[in-house]
Amino acid sequence: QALQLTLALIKPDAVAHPLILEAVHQQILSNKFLIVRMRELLWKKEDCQKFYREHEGAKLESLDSDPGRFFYQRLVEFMASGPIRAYILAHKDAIQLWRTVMGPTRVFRARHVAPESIRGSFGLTDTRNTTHGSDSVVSASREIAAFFPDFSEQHWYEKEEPQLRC
Ligand code: DAT
Ligand code: MG
Repeated sequence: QALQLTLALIKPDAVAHPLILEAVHQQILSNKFLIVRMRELLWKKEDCQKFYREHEGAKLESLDSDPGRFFYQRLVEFMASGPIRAYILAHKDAIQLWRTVMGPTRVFRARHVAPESIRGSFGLTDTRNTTHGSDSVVSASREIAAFFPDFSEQHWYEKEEPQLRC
């Protein structure tokens, strides 16, 4: 079975705290993800806006109500507020497994239904929820390209993936 790729981000709330950053990194290792690429960066506000606009598509753009705009603005400000760490992770079930390891989006829910998940352990608010993970194969490809423009998925599947599979 071929390995699947996902984009994982550690958000500014977690990168700012060395013990939390390390704990999240350890979750990646202990769940047997392969780290294909990793980088730390400060995200420009415009890139952040573009990323979430494309990624959430109509969902965020159609939120014309104040609460919707407020949450999108807040998300963008937050994601550009400090360094983030981006990973390309590989695993047989990378997308779903990473989302399970992260736990639910909303911190209250995460605390209650998945207290041992990353968000259940470290999430601060619904916006400052420690990590991001792609939600489908299509968004994983787009998100990987956004953060790792030099990475060729096609080349990786042809040359590297066959040697990593077991
Ligand atoms: P996820 O990150 O679990 O895929 P999402 O794609 O629905 O969740 O939303 C993207 C991010 O937007 C999420 O990680 C944090 C923020 N967010 C989502 N819902 C929110 C809410 N109700 N209030 C504040 N921030 C929210
Ligand atoms: Mg999402």
